[in-house]
Amino acid sequence: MSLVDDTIVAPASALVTQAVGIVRISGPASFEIARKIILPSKLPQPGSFSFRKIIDPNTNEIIDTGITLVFKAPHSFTGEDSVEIQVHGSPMILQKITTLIISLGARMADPGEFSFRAFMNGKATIPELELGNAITHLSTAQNVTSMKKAIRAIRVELQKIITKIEANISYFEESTDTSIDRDVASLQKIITKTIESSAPPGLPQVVIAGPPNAGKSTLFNHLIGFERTVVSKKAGTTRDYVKAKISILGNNIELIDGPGLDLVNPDSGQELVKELLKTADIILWLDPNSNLIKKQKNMIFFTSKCDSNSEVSEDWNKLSVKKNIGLDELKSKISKHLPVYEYATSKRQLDILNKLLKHIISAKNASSIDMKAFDLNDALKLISELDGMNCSQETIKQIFGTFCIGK
Ligand SMILES: Nc1nc2c(ncn2[C@@H]2O[C@H](COP(=O)(O)OP(=O)(O)OP(=O)(O)O)[C@@H](O)[C@H]2O)c(=O)[nH]1
Ligand SMILES: [Mg+2]
Repeated sequence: MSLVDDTIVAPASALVTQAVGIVRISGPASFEIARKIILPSKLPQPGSFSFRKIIDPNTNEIIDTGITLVFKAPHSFTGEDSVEIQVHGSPMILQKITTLIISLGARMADPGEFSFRAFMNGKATIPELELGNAITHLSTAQNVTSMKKAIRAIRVELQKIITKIEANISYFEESTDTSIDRDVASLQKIITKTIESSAPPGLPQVVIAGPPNAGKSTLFNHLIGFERTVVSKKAGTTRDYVKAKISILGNNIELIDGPGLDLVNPDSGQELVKELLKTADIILWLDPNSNLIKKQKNMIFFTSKCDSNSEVSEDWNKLSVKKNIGLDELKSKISKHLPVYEYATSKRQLDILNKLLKHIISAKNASSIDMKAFDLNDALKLISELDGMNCSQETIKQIFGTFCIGK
């Protein structure tokens, strides 16, 4: 990623078949390039849009028709002159327009480069841009907010404690003021709560579990919509994990099918199953005999194959994939059990918060006031990385490098 004032281009929507596709151009030559590929070649007024043909000026071939939106610096996402072209959502058309714009003098944008420019031009802070990026990857349309306020509150508390220590340092050389320990303990609570309220990166994992032959793979295949894993009358068919990213009632999840948990004849695969059950966000427990191994808060139980089973337990949900019984109930239970978070965070922010917590705990346990001051000052430095107030060029590059192309 360079600081050069050149013009960049990238598809801002995914390269998949969809209703609308967007190509984004940003930099000083944006208007000049856009004028060459639209017909009529007059750009709409900045802040407005026009319906235009998109053409290859070398051959006059019409590539598509679409909407051109113009943003004049500094009133754009990046703070630069910028143009967005909305066309039909075909990957081929998006690629063709992008290649054409590159041939007219723009450069393919690096991942996150539009956001990087927005940051460099003072249009948004790092936590705001990280929130924007994290929201794109969230499981559901959760009501998440930026961590900006939480980070500010932690910084204020930390600074208060450091000031108190500095005022007291000459009086308390060996023993410490107990009110400082109380303040540190309460800061520890604030940081722990912030971590717990932050959506972890990645999709929530929903694991289908139960004894062998319970119908797990049948349910997995049904939910993902095609035969991804082998279904068989023989127990113990699935020997490894199969994962698929799907959407359940608008919630993106990672669905996992694995070997059955065989308590009678456990084999080596069983340890893996147990490990997965420990980290799963939701466990869908299927058993045609309504037997439960160990109840967990995040478990939803279903008596599977209820169409061929006369002994269906009263307090279990009934499920038959074959006869389409209980599937709507299953989907609605998954969506109700999904964890809800207050903040959208990046992996980077979560890593820093966890390091911060370690420094605070170390300050709490330190025996001398000097050691406490040392740990708390280290924590303060970390906060500057968290809110982007004092990030090195290298860190900034790393942050935006994790964003997608076109973001
Ligand atoms: N009657 C009935 N049979 C089902 C239903 N779901 C699955 N089965 C059958 O049950 C058998 C086992 O199904 P699988 O989906 O392979 O079960 P599994 O839990 O993945 O089995 P393992 O991978 O061996 O642990 C197959 O013969 C399926 O056709 C159902 O809803 N009703
Ligand atoms: Mg299976």
